[in-house]
Amino acid sequence: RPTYQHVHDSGSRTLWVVFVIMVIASIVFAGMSWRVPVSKRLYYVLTTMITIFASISYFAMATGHGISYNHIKVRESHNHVPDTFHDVYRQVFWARYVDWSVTTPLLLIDLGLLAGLNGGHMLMAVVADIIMILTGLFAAFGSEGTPQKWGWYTIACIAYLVVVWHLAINGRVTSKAKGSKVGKFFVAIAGFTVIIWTLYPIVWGISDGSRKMSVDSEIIAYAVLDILAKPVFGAWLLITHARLPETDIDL
Ligand code: RET
Repeated sequence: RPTYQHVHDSGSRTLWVVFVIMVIASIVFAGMSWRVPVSKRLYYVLTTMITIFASISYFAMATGHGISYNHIKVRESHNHVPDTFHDVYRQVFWARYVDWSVTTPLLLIDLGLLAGLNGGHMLMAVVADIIMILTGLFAAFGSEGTPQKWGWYTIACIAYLVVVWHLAINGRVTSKAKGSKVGKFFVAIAGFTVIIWTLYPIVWGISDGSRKMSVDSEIIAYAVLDILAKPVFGAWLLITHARLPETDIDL
């Protein structure tokens, strides 16, 4: 009678593929950093750390670690008897939250440095981001499908709006002050980031949240987003930034 939702072959293969992509990206980004003087390596170091952390988390998930079954009760919708519930046990990949709690702050620091955000605003964006990931973790594991689950989800979404606000409002203003080239690039790469990041809570809502998406589809959806948010974002940032006039500045 209970339903078990877990990974099959296609999900497992996808996890290994993304692991390999993250390792290759880490090697390429580290290699690129050796071509610039030590004083100009900050973006390279940050971006390489992001893909290294992702490699570790994907390795864990591909080998079956960082995963645990979570039980929720789902209300039977086509049942006329009131208050009957169906038990759903689903694999929740908590390794993702470990990864995100480190890598999303690093991604924001990448963007904040590019925009020239001041220390206070940078810290607020990073703290809001950590709150988003940790309350998202509570939403994933808390409360057997009770309303608190969506309460935590709501708090995470509010924290996410704070992050977006710092990028869209403060980041745009300060990046423009660094010159029109930096301003234009920031708007493009921060816009890309906001579009990709906004898809995470949507995937979460259909998969971990309401459990309407299979575990394999969830893995594939996050795989596409993770590749865009880390290796593609990183390559775009490093290649473009190297050509910007502000590359003369030591960081
Ligand atoms: C959760 C669920 C709770 C609501 C919100 C979420 C947002 C997650 C985001 C994740 C971004 C991850 C990235 C990973 C890099 O590879 C925790 C899914 C708002 C924005 C960029």
